Amino acid sequence: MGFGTDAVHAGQEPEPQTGSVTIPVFQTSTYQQAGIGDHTGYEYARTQNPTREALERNVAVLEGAKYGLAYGSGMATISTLAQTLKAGDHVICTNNVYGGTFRLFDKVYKNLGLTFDYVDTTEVDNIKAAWTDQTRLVFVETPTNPMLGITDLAAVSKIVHELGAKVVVDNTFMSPYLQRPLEFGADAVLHSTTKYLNGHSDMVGGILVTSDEALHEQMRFLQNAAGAVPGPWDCWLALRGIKTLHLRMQCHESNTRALATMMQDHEAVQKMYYPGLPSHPGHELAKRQQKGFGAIISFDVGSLDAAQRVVQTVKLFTLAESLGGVESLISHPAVMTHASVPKKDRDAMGISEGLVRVSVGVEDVEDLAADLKAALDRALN
Ligand code: P1T
Repeated sequence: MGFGTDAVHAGQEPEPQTGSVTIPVFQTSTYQQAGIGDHTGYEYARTQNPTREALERNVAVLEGAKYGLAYGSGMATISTLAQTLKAGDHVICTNNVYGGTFRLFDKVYKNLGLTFDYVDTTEVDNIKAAWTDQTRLVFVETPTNPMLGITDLAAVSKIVHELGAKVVVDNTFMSPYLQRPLEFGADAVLHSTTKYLNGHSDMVGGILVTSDEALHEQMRFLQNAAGAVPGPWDCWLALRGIKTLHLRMQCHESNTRALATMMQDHEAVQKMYYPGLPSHPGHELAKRQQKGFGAIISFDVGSLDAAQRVVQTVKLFTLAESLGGVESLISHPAVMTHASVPKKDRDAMGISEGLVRVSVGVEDVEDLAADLKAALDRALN
């Protein structure tokens, strides 16, 4: 089936009792049992929920995976993934991951005995250089948040498998419409469903999909045992959002290309990070690995003061954390999403005080362009 057909239908048969075309919100904590040990397969809602299962089946199909498991947030998903490891295990992680991912690893799982190395995975050799006998997981975010570095998923998967560990990819910035990491050999893919999958900025959630049965079984055990589950209503909102994922991504994409073209010539923009520009170091790789360049642009206007003027002048871009919704958002990574990353590491990656990130929505592109241009003009004085 085509992507749009799967987005609308996969994993969602009409509900058998009433024929309800959309999967109902099974808003229950438990299920009646006919006798001791005699149940329908549904015992308790932390363990099984039909609305959640529909979302899990749907995203698994969209990513080309056999299995999916949903969690209460993107961070809950990554946390559950970390719980599949044990003290002494070593993780190699993309250095420029979402700040919350770094915080979780650095402030929580390091204390529990996991060890981490953060490397620039856009250079595959850095993974080899960081390898130890205890390396069990390579955690890749591509494109990265917020610098939009592109990692070669086929090359990384090949090396990591030869060396004997697993590759898990945070595909939040792309959505399965634009990138399907399992096709390049990754072992599992995760998303903050809060972003493009839901697409309407009205819930928080996460999901991990894989065809690796052992990993899936571990993640399923932990979903129940540790209990970081999403509520059914949030799963339903994610499912509803996904039905238009392909349509939204096309619009996000074309809007972003147009804005990037306008911005690259603007005097206020000292540096621009967008894989769609031929000058971006990951441009050729992104063309091979992705079906488009995504809808995030980061740009440096030189100072905190200029960044303040930009975020205060825009009217259509709302100053807020998050991304991937129909409405355009603007944020300041150094103070907002990546405040937990030490300043010296932020500086080394280019997350400067003048760096601004936009998540381009699906509004009319002429309006967005005029809004952003006025803000960039303002940055100059
Ligand atoms: O917010 P949550 O659903 O827990 O997802 C965390 C997360 C995971 N991975 C990536 C790549 C992300 O960007 C995020 C969340 N990011 C933001 C809130 C942000 O503004 O960048």
